[in-house]
Amino acid sequence: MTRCFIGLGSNLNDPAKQIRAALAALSAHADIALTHSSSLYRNPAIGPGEQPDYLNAVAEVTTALKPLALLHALQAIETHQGRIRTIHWGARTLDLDLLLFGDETLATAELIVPHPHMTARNFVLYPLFEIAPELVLPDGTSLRALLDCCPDIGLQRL
Ligand code: 5RU
Ligand code: CA
Ligand code: CA
Repeated sequence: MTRCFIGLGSNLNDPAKQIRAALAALSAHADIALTHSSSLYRNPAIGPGEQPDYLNAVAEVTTALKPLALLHALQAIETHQGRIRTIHWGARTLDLDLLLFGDETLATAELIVPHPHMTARNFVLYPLFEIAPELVLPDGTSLRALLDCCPDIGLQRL
């Protein structure tokens, strides 16, 4: 079994409902066990253009799936919840990011783990710290050290 962390985000069509439904879908998956989930955090959209605020959260799961099979399971949940891929980095009903897969590092055309931008996103680091304060990334960086460099500006824990 591998301990993995999933980033959840939504800014369309009742984001709290979307995040709750995604957590239920992770839990219901035959090959995935949901072990912890963070609070929801409301925060302004980062990136290009004007978008509604996001709700973000992080979940810990354990799975016997391989990384790509887990990614495909996440994509199936996104699609089931009405994710439509139009504008890159546009508003979405649900985004599930595979943040960490045990202590594995991999970089293929389809999947990069750890998620390459997680270390700079406060809406990932703070919910992650809430459920795994002792976490150390595969490169030896402690989550605590990343938080100390990443202000919680704009993050509202619900
Ligand atoms: C550029 C900077 C593009 C940061 C992206 C989310 C980024 C977001 C999210 C919030 C995106 C990728 N803003 N912007 N939460 N995703 N607050 O989950 F994250 S698009
Ligand atoms: Ca399950
Ligand atoms: Ca994503």
